[in-house]
Amino acid sequence: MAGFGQFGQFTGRGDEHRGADIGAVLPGALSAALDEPFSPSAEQRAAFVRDGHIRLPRLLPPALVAALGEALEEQAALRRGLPGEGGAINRQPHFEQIGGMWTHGGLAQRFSFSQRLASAAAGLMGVRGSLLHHDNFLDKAAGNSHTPWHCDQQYWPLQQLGDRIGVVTTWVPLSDCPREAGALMFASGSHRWRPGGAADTGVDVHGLRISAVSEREVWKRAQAERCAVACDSYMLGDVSFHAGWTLHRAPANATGIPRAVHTIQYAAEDARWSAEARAGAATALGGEQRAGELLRSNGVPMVWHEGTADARL
Ligand SMILES: O=C(O)CCC(=O)C(=O)O
Repeated sequence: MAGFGQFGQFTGRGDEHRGADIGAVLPGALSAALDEPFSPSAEQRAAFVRDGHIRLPRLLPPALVAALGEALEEQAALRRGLPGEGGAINRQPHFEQIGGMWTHGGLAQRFSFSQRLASAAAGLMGVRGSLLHHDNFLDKAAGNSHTPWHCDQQYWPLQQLGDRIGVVTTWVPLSDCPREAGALMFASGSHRWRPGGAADTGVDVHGLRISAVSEREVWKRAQAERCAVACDSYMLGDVSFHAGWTLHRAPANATGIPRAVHTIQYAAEDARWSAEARAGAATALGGEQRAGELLRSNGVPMVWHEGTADARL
């Protein structure tokens, strides 16, 4: 077992549970909507590159997200009861994270292989193909605390692609998500913060693991940078995308209703393993990971490639 989920481990490819028929088949129209490619406008891409995040209202039909959400809840419930899932389930005061959803098949896999989401991610990154690095189900129960400020890319063994955004997290709330339920918020432009300058607080905020320290230090830096903090509410069907180095957090869930979210982490088609990748760690990502090599294995499927009818490996 090995994992690169930012908050914990996820299991191998899950072949042992692959037979489980989790959730119903999507009705045809919803199935088609899940795979209808989306090409961000020039304005949307420019905003994403500038701010490091963007929320696309109603990118998916609400009925589709509701159906997928039900299937994910079922899969989560099933996995909570399975022996051997301990490494894939990470319980924190801010949420419970279940990694590797797609590896268990069913509608979770359909969700994470969505051509619509993967094409949107590729368009925002400005590349022709998106690789599915991993996915997570995040359950912020009623009363769970805030998710501290942090960024994602520090957790992934991927090289930086010059000054390009090469890694994107897609955040899909599975019900309406007002701010007070724990809607994701972003420090705009924080993916471009560099050391030095008047706003530098002397702490590498992008290297801080999610914790009380990251919560305090990122906020200090955000104030010094006088950066705008985006904290929108989400309607069912809204989807946000944030860059790997964008600092983000979520408020506590102050409602009486659980806030479930599906997240999908994509890498650009030309992403390469960094020196932190471990040769021999073939289980989780389905192939050897050698520093400097392109990500190419069944464990990191190319879910979208422009001009290819079905890029799935
Ligand atoms: O949903 C949350 O509370 C945080 C999610 C997050 O940090 C992420 O998806 O990168």
